[in-house]
Amino acid sequence: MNDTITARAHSNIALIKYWGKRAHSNLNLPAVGSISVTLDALFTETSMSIDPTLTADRVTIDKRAAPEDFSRKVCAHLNLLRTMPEWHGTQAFTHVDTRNNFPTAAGLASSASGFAALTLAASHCLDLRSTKENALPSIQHLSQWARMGSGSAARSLLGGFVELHRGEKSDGSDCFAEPLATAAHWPLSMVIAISDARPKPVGSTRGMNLCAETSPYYRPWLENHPADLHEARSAILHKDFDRLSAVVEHSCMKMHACMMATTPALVYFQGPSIDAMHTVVSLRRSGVPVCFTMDAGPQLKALCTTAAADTVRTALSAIPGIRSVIVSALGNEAYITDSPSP
Ligand code: 2P0
Repeated sequence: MNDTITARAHSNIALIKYWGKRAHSNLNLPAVGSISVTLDALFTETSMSIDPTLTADRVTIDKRAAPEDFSRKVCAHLNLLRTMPEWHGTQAFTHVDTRNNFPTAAGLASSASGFAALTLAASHCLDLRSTKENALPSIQHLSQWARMGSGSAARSLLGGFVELHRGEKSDGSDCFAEPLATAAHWPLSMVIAISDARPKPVGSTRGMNLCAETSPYYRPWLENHPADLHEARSAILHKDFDRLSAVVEHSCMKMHACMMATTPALVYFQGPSIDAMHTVVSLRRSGVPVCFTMDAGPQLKALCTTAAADTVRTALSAIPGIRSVIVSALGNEAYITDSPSP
């Protein structure tokens, strides 16, 4: 059992946003469903091995000791997996080493790829099986478990266009992600304009709670959400970029309006983010198939056709304050890799 298991999971960016949690639940259940695209260029790789000499799980980032709060989150997630009702696995402690190929906690969904990779690696390393049939976990189980670490992580186990269902049940058993369409169905690109790669001042969980408690736009945000999900599903299935653009930007701006109306105000936009939005809109007016979205950070993400990716990258790179630009194709589901990156 001393073999090392390595899982790779790609980051994802929501086209229809998850923002808000269902009240009175410690299962991290979202108040709304969401639709995302998985990104090929951004990923987390997590290696795990059982170490019988350890008295607690040991967590490193790129082979160096991890910060205490990071270690605590990883250990809590592993303990949650070890104590899942109706599942059993090895109780021995592990060494977890994880690395991202992109800036951590800067609105590039590092917790999404991180918890997805950790959940997949742990399910193998701890040999998790159902107590009833000794069956291995399905992708739906893994997605539910990853969600308990971070809501968006539920989506990073899958590739292409992914929907995370809100679900209705209080035990969260109907709250998991499913594929809507493969990356090959509609091979779009995501162009990410990075203006500030420092960790965000207000994390997502705290921001969501602040919205629910103080934003007058929180209730309308929840009420209008199902229509956006419906429109995005249909636009993706019909590969209708104009319809998808409209609903993607609408979902993003509604979420940010809700954030800005909190007390105190939660403003993730920075100057270059707003300049980049105007650039995207003017590119689209000139006939380039592109739209924008933004998350809980200042980075602007531009979704476009693959043919337009170069034009979009050049235009965003020219904006003062944009420090770097990453172009990504859509990526595939998380997997166990035999050959971790060096
Ligand atoms: C999303 N975000 O759908 C939305 C849009 C940010 C803005 O999911 O509290 O780190 O850990 O479940 O997954 C970021 O939130 O939140 C996020 P928790 P998570 O991608």
